[in-house]
Amino acid sequence: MQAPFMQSPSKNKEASPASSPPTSPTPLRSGFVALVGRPNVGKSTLLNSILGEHLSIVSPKPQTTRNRILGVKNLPGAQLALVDTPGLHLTSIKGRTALNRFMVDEAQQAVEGVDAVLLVVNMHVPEGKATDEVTPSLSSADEQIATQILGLGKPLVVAINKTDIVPDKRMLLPMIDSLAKKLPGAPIVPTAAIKGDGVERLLAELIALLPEGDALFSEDVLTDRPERFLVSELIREQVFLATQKEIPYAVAVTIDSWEERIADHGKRRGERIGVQIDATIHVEKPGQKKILVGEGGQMIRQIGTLARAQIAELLGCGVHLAMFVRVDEDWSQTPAGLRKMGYESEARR
Ligand SMILES: Nc1nc2c(ncn2[C@@H]2O[C@H](COP(=O)(O)OP(=O)(O)O)[C@@H](O)[C@H]2O)c(=O)[nH]1
Ligand SMILES: [Mg+2]
Repeated sequence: MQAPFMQSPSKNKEASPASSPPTSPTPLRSGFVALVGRPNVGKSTLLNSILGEHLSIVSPKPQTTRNRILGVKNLPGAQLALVDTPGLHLTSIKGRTALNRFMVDEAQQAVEGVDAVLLVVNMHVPEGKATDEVTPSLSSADEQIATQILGLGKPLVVAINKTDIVPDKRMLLPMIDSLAKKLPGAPIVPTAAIKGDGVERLLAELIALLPEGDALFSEDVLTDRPERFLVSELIREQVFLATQKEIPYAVAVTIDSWEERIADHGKRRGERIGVQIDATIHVEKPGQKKILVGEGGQMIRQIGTLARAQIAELLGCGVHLAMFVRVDEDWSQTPAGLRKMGYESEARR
């Protein structure tokens, strides 16, 4: 098992310096919170906004998030262990690929052990309508998920996300009313994760639901995922953003080689100053490889440039990234294919 990714000291400004006054007598509240909801409602954007870090990848395409991802948020008197999940699908999973089943399992298992649930919903905008033409309401899929979550009997907060697309916030009132009827007692918080709106109130509501207890993670832990996982995700994010149709869903990224350069002299002696990373983007069909490589390699170069910049930001050092595209027929269809790409359930990791 590789080391989890820690917050860099410069980013961890909230960690109390040695000279700070003794900690207040307020007891700490801590616990696990699962972010659940339909695909594409903004769960990962919300997690990143809460953490102030680009931890979980985001794209306009549904099913961007494939695994559970833990992000730890420390606040005065509280520690939230937030678990981002792939979207919950309520329709039958028969006939879906092994990857789909893995994603549904990840989302469902994430909810099982948590202290509280953050349900994220959006206002329903029927196809072909503009946001100012409709009265915000819940989609039937969100309604069903709300019912399912209620059945778990977990403490719950609801975020109505993407409120920035609602022309007048008063329009949300009927939607808030119907949610309050459906989920009695659950605080309902309008948010615009993309701008950070509503995040503070959301955190206050969540903290109020957590039990008193010791911190679950030391203050410098940001996630339980190793750097290599986060790097492969940043590459996959750029593929999702750059490609259309079925390509994103056929893509998996593996890290084949990782070599670090450590400074042996000077002020940065002993520090990591560079990483050479070799990564493979796997697709399922030769036609997909052709599209991903692009005319004269143009597409893969563009993806590489954008991913490299993101990776350098994450790792805080120079990055050399070499990428290969490979066809692995139908890897998403079989358990063996999934394992090869690193999609293994928690119990097996
Ligand atoms: N307008 C708007 N778009 C958002 C907001 N939050 C997320 N999005 C967009 O919605 C899409 C899906 O977001 P993502 O976080 O990947 O959703 P997830 O599948 O629920 O994790 C992305 O294109 C985001 O930029 C928001 O508050 N407002
Ligand atoms: Mg997501």
